Amino acid sequence: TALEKAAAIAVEKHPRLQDKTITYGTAGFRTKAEDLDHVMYRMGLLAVLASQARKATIGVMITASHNPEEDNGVKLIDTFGEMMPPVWEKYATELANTTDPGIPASLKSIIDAEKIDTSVPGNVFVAKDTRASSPSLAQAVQDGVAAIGGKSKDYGLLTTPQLHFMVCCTNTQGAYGIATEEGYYDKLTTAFKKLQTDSETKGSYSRQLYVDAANGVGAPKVKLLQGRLGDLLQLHITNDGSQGKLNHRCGADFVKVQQQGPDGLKVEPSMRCASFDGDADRIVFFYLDKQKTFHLLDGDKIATLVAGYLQELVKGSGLTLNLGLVQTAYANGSSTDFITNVMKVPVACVPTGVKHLHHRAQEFDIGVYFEANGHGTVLFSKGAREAITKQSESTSIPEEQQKLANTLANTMDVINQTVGDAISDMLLVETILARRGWDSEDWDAMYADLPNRQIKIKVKDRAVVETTDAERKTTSPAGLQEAIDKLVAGYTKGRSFVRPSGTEDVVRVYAEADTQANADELAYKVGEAVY
Ligand code: 16G
Ligand code: ZN
Repeated sequence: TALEKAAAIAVEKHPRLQDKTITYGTAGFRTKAEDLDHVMYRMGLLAVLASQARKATIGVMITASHNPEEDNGVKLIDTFGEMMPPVWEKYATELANTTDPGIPASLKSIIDAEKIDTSVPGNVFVAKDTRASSPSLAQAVQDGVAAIGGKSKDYGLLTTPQLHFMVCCTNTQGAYGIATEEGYYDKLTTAFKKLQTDSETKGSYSRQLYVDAANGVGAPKVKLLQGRLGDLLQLHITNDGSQGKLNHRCGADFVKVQQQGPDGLKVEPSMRCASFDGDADRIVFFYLDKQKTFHLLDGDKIATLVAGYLQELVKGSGLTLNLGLVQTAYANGSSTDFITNVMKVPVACVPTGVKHLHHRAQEFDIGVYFEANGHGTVLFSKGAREAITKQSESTSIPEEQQKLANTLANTMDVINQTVGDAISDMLLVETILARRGWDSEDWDAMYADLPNRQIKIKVKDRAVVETTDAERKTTSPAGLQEAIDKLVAGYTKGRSFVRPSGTEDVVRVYAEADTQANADELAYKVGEAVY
């Protein structure tokens, strides 16, 4: 049968040569590239089943994002560009860990559980990042797709959010955009250009942006984008992969965690800079003030900037839409305060991981979600999209309202609503800064971050740490939360939490307080309490 054939090809071409257990986590499977060949083949098989179950095209992205070059990973993308639901993560884990002869039974149980009609054509889009291991792993996925009669389309190198975009475009028959790289740049840059209404720059805004592409797939993509932006935005690209190593002392994760600029970019006080991660689904901005002190403009700052701007547009266009913001426990306490008390926008807190934020953001008419690490986007509900479009075309409202509704409509098109996207977020931030006439410092002045520190702790078993309340409190091991509460009480503006990482074998500690020294000390002491 077809399922037995899939097992035979596995044995012959993509055998499982070791029995390390691997789990489909927050960002799919992610580990050393050498351990992934059989996993990729099996994800090819699974993607076909998912495609048949959905009667839609499914995406398979090969990347390990901000991890070191030696790692790789794989993530499935559902019909409209979302993550696969938890039950499919469970299937993925089961299929990845079975023996080669166990493959048919594992596939069969998924087919039964999901009542899949295997005569439906299976269509799978595949793309990869720039890692040396990616081409052969992409081939393994395609072999898996072919092994059970599916069809795959290989997009070659794409950023993760570009593949999400392709999947969504295809499954909405073009309503979201055209499923080609051209289509992607066209949609974003056409909207961006419409939003750049002033030929002169306003206030202290400058059209120069320095982009650290983490030596990843964002580099060639942003070069293609630049060709379509003309003088509207001049991107100076460093860490473009021609010299440095992927994610090594550069990229969004390095800049965020180390709170310093990347290697390969000599930052001067007048420069506005941005760092992508290795697959360009995260972005953080940074700059040096006149005293040459480093300042990070992270996901929280982006979320605040974006929410403030959207709030103004919604109001100005005479619409009533409920706008909300979604954060995680990592959001700086000052940002949450500012958004709640000054901007008066409702804030929800969810566990780490894009799917949690995305899901919660769908409950608002306009849901802005960002992780502090720079992953985020904005979701517009169907109702909101229709209301905005209608208002932007209305002739029976004051012209000013109609104009702002039109701006809002164009803003929707700059945003990749399928997932956080460094390129799209970059264009969105630049749009807002240009319209406000702001440079980095003006933006940064919206509120002052509380000093904070993140550390990671190697433990025997990270699973002993269990959390509740969107990871803000621990329920296990016994006594840990009481110990944290006691420590936190000793610091002005102190806040700290502990959670097991979903991507590394460590426990993470976050702490913030009134001064950097206090934040460092609190993180260190809480770390000790974890042992
Ligand atoms: C993954 C998540 C990211 C999260 C990070 C946390 C997705 C697509 N990515 O990279 O959102 O911030 O994990 O890692 O969900 P941690 O669990 O190791 O702290
Ligand atoms: Zn990433």
